[in-house]
Amino acid sequence: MGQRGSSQPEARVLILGLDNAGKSTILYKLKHDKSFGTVPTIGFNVEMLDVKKNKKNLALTVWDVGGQAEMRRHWRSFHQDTLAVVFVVDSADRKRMTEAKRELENTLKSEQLRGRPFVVLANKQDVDGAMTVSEIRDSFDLRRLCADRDWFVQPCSASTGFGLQEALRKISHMVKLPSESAANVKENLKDTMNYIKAKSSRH
Ligand code: G3D
Ligand code: MG
Repeated sequence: MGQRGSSQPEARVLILGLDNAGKSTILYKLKHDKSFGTVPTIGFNVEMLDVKKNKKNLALTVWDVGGQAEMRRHWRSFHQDTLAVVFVVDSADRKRMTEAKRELENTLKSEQLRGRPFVVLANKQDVDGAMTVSEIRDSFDLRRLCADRDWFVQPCSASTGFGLQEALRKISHMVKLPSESAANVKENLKDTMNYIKAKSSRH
């Protein structure tokens, strides 16, 4: 979390998922509305995406961390200060669903990510035989695993761009900024004060 130039707030979003799921293609499609040839990500890519939240500008700093097995143990170091997690799945790669589920479960166990919104992007929907949203939701057992947070599964294709803007809009909506929490605390405090005042005036 930080401030960019003016008073525009920023929120960190982490894109995770197995290698070849389409994470980097999604990030560049969202940033430039173009498909670039991607190479396997060594380390990470980061881009700033400007979105609207409650009619105000918000900058999402989106981190795409390499998904290859040796990079996955570093995912944890990116958890701190992350306000939403996007988990990308290659919906057409049924053979790797168990592996994807294992990584998804590990991510959901993170203390630092507790309660953070969790979005599964069911990518590569343009490929014949791709798993549907409900198949992915059920095979990952998301209703149970995400019972303590906001979540949704978004069908998309990074190749065509289908579903990506919709996902971004929903993510911006779900992210809870620390300033909003501060506002909530203030509201709660006001309510408590009013309650105490009302009670004491009755005596
Ligand atoms: P990663 O960053 O998760 O490792 P990449 O994945 O973004 O590098 O994408 C891996 C491969 O999947 C790329 O193909 C990319 O073009 C392809 N891909 C990404 N999204 C889609 C999609 O929605 N539909 C289809 N059909 N392909 C997609 P290459 O051939 O360059 O390895
Ligand atoms: Mg990549």
